[in-house]
Amino acid sequence: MVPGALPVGQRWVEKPVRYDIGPVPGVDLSGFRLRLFGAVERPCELSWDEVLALPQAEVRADFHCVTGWSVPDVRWEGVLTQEIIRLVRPHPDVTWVIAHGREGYTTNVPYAAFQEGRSLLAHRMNGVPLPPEHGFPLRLVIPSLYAWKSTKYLEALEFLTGLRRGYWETRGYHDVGDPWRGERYRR
Ligand SMILES: Nc1nc2c(c(=O)[nH]1)N[C@H]1C(S)=C(S)[C@@H](COP(=O)(O)O)O[C@H]1N2
Ligand SMILES: [Mo]
Repeated sequence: MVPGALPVGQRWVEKPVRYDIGPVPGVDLSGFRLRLFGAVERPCELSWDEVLALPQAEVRADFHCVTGWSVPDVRWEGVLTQEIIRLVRPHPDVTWVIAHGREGYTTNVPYAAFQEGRSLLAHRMNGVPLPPEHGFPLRLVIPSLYAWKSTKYLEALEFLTGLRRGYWETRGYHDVGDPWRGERYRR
């Protein structure tokens, strides 16, 4: 990616615009579970405390929405996807990850983008706990792809050895979604 540059068709805005496909059920942290399953050696379920006990990192990244807005320099804090990979050991033939949101949202993320060094499961945004509208308590953040790949209200990651499409991809959005290539829709 080119830091600080603006992909074609984008304009800078100050704050992310909230996008949700529907109402989101509430959650309390004592009942929170993150399910990691599919084509992995060690499927598991993490409680909130177990998520926080994993090594933590900070990533600053521009956030590009397919509808044309981009927010510069968002500061995310949480667990790098690299740590998740170390934990569950995906099978060598994994090619996609489906990220499941609490309200039923899904998106398919190419494994190549999922495992990038700046991809993370964020629980803080710009120095505060993730606000409810931006995915409390946990969201996936894939800085190299359009924002619809960054599933909010994250409750499961499913590792796949073949393509299965998520909510927007089923409706014609691109499987990869690289803003630097303008990958908005499938042709
Ligand atoms: N769970 C969930 N995650 C989601 C969505 C959603 O509807 N549900 N919308 C996606 C879309 S289309 C965008 S552009 C971004 C918007 O992030 P924001 O609401 O934090 O601005 O979240 C993505 N993640
Ligand atoms: Mo979006």
